[in-house]
Amino acid sequence: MFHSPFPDVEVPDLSVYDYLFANLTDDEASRVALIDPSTGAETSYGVLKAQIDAFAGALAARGVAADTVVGLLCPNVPAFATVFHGVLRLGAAVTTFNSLYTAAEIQKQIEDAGATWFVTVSALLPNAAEATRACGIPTDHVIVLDGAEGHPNLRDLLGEQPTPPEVTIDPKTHLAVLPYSSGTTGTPKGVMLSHRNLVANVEQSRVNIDLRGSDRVLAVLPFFHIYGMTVLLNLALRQRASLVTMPRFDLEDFLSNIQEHRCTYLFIAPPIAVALAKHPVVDRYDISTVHSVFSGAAPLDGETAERAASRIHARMMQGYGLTETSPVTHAVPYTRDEIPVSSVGVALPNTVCKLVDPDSGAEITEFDDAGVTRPGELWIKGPQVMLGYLNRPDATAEAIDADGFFHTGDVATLSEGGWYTIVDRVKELIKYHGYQVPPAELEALLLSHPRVADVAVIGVLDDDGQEIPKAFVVSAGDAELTEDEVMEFVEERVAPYKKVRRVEFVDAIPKSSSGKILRKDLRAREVAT
Ligand code: AYL
Repeated sequence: MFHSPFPDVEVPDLSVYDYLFANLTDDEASRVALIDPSTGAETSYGVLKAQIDAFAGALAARGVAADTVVGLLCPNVPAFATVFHGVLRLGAAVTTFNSLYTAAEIQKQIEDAGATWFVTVSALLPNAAEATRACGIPTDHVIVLDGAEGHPNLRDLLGEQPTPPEVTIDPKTHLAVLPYSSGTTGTPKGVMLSHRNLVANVEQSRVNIDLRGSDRVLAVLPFFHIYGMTVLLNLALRQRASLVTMPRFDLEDFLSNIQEHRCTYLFIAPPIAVALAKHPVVDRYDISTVHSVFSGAAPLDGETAERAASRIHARMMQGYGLTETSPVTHAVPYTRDEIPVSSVGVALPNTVCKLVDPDSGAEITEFDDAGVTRPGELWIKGPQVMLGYLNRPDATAEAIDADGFFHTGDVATLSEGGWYTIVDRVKELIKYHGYQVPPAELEALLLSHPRVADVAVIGVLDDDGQEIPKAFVVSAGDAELTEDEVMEFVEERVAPYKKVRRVEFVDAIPKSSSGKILRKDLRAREVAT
């Protein structure tokens, strides 16, 4: 077992709302919490807190209770924070959806999560309406923040001004959010994160990540994904920093927002690091206010990171974690210059790790002459580990062992200096631009195509070293099936980031005697060709 190099921090026994907002000082209340670059509108911490209270009160008056699950399909706009924290303040839980989801994807998650209320924006209402209708959620339970005929809207709800009810939340057991993750295998499952999970992860991250109240943070990572949720909506707000919200990524908007709002701290995923390292347009903007860039959610190669860092004269650091760990378990501490940027850093306080040989199951404890361990599957124990998967005791028992260690499915090495490097993955998961693409979901979809006899989907690397989904397809009979047909079939049915981007026709899919796809064999043959 390897402990964090940091002493444990005490995790306050508070709900997320009490932790973040209960003790707001007058000085803090006057600071800017959120900036909407499309209008220039600023929301102070004091106003944000009042809006959260009002929103919670309005929902409670309409019957939303501590066991309600509220679906939230919304891009990064300041109102996201009001809704998210308003729901949590009531003791109700939020399940977040990717803004790019199709109606069918939304419907599936609403049903699985048992959401009975829904919050969205008018731009996303077509898909949301189709999904909520199919799930039997009435229109008066579908809030459209900026307004739509027949739906409650934010302005009216905030105007009602009822006092939010007193609720008792036991942070340890009370469900706060239900993001979805496929884990090591299969299709997406609801990840049950408690108030304590979220509070703990902010307290822990604060030790490694030196985000301050004076920072202006570009909130381009989506709040609906656990990375944006914890690091932006919770950590940055806890530190009383200012968030500049961007509803979608566009490189020029990204750069011009940094320039205009003098952003100092960026949280990104690796594709943005590639752009910062290579794209000519970066030179056309003054982004010299940026002092720190923090990347996570997918592997970042060291060379790209160093190029980006020296080009924009900022520190580049990596963090690592998973939806199931709220998400941060590792981060490069701002105090440790000697840690290479290809490393994901040291374990956060209160975080215990094991490295386990995936074949033998033996724990790895020794360092070689160069001061590095052999690669092993990373297991994690700490207050940020989820309660479990919703309604899936089987999957929960597979993911969290009897000693409380969560098995990540990622393979890492540890250096004597205490830092970890992610070197491989032993799970099915593909990451495209930091988003999860579960192969099982695409395989099931492709098998529903009448001319697909068998299929396997794995991640392969594109020219920039970024992972993309590739399908190996066995076509049925002698019918002509083209690569384009396969790609279009998927594209029409899933969010764009889940698209199959390469296709190869094969005679057979390699399988074990029990019928499991031998993904390793497919990967090996990719490397060989
Ligand atoms: P999920 N390097 C390599 N792989 C990574 C990294 C990284 N720095 N970060 C995440 N992953 C992969 O649930 C890894 O395979 O959560 C892991 O199992 O969408 C999977 O992504 C989890 O995907 C931060 C900043 C965590 C971001 C995150 C990302 C959470 C993504 C901590 O400080």
